[in-house]
Amino acid sequence: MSEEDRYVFTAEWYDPNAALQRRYQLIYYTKDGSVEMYDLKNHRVFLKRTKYEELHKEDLYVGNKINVFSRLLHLVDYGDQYTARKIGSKKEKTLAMIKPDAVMKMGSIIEAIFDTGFIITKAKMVQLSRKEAMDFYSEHQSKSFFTDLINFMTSGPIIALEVIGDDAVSSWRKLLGPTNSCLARSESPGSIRARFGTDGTKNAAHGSDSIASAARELEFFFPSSGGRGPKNTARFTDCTCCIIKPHAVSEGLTGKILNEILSAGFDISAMQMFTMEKANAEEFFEIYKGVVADYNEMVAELCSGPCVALEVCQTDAPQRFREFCGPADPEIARHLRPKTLRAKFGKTKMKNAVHCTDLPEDAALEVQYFFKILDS
Ligand code: 3AN
Repeated sequence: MSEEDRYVFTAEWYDPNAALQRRYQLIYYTKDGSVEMYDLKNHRVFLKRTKYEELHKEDLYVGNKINVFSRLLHLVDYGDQYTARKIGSKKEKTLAMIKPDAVMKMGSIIEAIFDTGFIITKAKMVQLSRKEAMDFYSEHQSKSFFTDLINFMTSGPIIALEVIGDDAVSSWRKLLGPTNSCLARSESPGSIRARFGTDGTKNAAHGSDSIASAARELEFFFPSSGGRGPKNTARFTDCTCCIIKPHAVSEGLTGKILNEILSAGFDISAMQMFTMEKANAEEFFEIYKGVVADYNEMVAELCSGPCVALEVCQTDAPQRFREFCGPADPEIARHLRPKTLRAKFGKTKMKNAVHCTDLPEDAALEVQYFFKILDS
């Protein structure tokens, strides 16, 4: 087989039993979608070349976490020049931020991000304090519009997103359009600011202006070590928990699902992307252990890739939202309740688009599991 047919990565996996970070060489063969793994420390084959259809070429880039046979692997480096050149050269990260005026449009904006070919690897709804907003925009301190900008950016929640794609910094700014939304409507009518913004300050979204700013701004919202970054917006009252499942996230359904939830009149008061370890998924679904026959499959789906956790608010939120999600089996949902989320976006009983809290008394606990425990 020629070199062209394989991509090589260094991957890390945290082995909870041994409490060790293990390093592997992971090889992906494009021809047949098979993977092979070598244990780098012990110099031996860890996984014989095996077909693994759930792994897609698009998910293979440094920085991403992929699930291979229930192991969450972190791709930390390219394993050879060919892979680095072919996959690494144009991939960039940037900060995309949905501003207070467009948080209600989050579904459509996230859809536009996905449709442009970007991947969202981190997401968090936060409420900036004045100090945080002033730090973030410190370069504009001396500008006449600074006070207006800070007032606006602290007027409500915002959503920070880490977006990865080819030339992400400039491509995302192109998709954003000119700073002033009025100008955007004449110069770039299809752009985000033209579609969702109001004027020069209320302009729907932000994008880093260089690779260096992107690194700084991503660190501000998603600190890599130590600090916690701005706080999430969960309220923990009159709420229920919704998880957009990993299969739906990777199929690019996040934006559509958010749109449906908001159009139905529910308030999304917190949102964050998580990549669950198996132990966390087991703990979260603990109450179903021994009760539901498919417990192991439920756990496997939840930790198969990034999921998006939501705090959904409304009166009688747990019961109403559960009805809105529909029967757990999408086939049954399509027959009995065709307008429900699972009827529209579910595939199978396990890949049924969303999890929602079953019992009202568990709602706050489930929300806390994500927004208090995992987000710490
Ligand atoms: P961009 O976000 O397009 O890079 P910057 O960095 O010049 O624009 O400005 C940051 C933010 O400050 C803008 N997104 C906008 O909300 C606000 N802003 C910029 N210029 C003005 C202006 N002339 N009047 C009011 N607000 C402004």
